[in-house]
Amino acid sequence: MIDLYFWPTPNGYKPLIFLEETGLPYQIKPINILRGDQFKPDFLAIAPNNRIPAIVDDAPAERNQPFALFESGSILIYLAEKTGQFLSSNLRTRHQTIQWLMWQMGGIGPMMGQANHFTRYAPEDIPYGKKRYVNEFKRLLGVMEKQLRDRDYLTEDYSIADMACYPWIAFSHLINVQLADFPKVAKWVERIAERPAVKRAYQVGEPIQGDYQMDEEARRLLFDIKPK
Ligand SMILES: N[C@@H](CCC(=O)N[C@@H](CS)C(=O)NCC(=O)O)C(=O)O
Repeated sequence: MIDLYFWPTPNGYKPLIFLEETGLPYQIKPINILRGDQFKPDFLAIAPNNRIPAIVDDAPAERNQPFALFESGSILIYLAEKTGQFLSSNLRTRHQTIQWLMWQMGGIGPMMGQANHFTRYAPEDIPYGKKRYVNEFKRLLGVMEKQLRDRDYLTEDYSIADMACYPWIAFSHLINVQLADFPKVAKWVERIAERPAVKRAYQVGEPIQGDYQMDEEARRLLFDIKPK
C-alpha cells in the first residue's frame, strides 16, 4: 500500500494520476497546506521540505522497512521503477523520459508556479514579475510545441514525463495563457484529459479541498514565511 500525502494542487496530482493509471493500491493522507499541515512534525519527518506530495511505501521491494519519499519527480521515478510502467527499460527512451521530467521539475513547475503567484496571489501588482514568469512559461510551451510536432507524447509513449506536465499545463488559462497559440500542446492536453485514470484522479482529488480557499490564513502560511 502506498500512502500518498496529498493536497489537490498540480504537484499533488502527478503521483495521484500515476496511482490511478497503474491501479497500485493507495490511500490518501490529506495535508491541508492552507491550514499548515505541512509544518506538522509527523509530516516533516517524511517530507522535511514542508511541501506535498510525499509517499510512504509500506511494502518496498527490498527490506521490510516502510520507505518514504518527497519531491514529485523522484516519487514518479520510484513508482515507475516499482511497477515497471510508464518509464521505458530502453536506455535511450528511459533517459529521454527522465530528461523531460527534469525539464518539467526545473522549468514548467517553478515558472508557472511563480507566474501563478504574481498573477493571482501577490499582495501587490508587480508587472515585471508577472511578465517575467508568464513569458518564461510561454517560452517553455514553445519548446514543447516543437517536441510534439511529430509525436503524441513527450517521448515515445505516454510516460511519467507527460503525467508531470499535465496538471500544470492543463490550467494555463488561470494565468491567462491561451493554448490556442500552441495547437500541438492543446491537442496533447485534450488527449491526456480523455484518459479514464486522469479523470478519476481529479474526481478523487477535488473533493479533498472541501470549502478551504486561499484566504487570509492560507496566504499568511504560504507566502509570509520568515526564514529561520
Ligand atoms: N518540487 C516540489 C514542489 C512541491 C510544492 O511546491 N508543493 C506545494 C503545493 S503544489 C506545497 O506543498 N506548498 C506548501 C507550502 O508552500 O508551504 C515537488 O515537485 O514535489
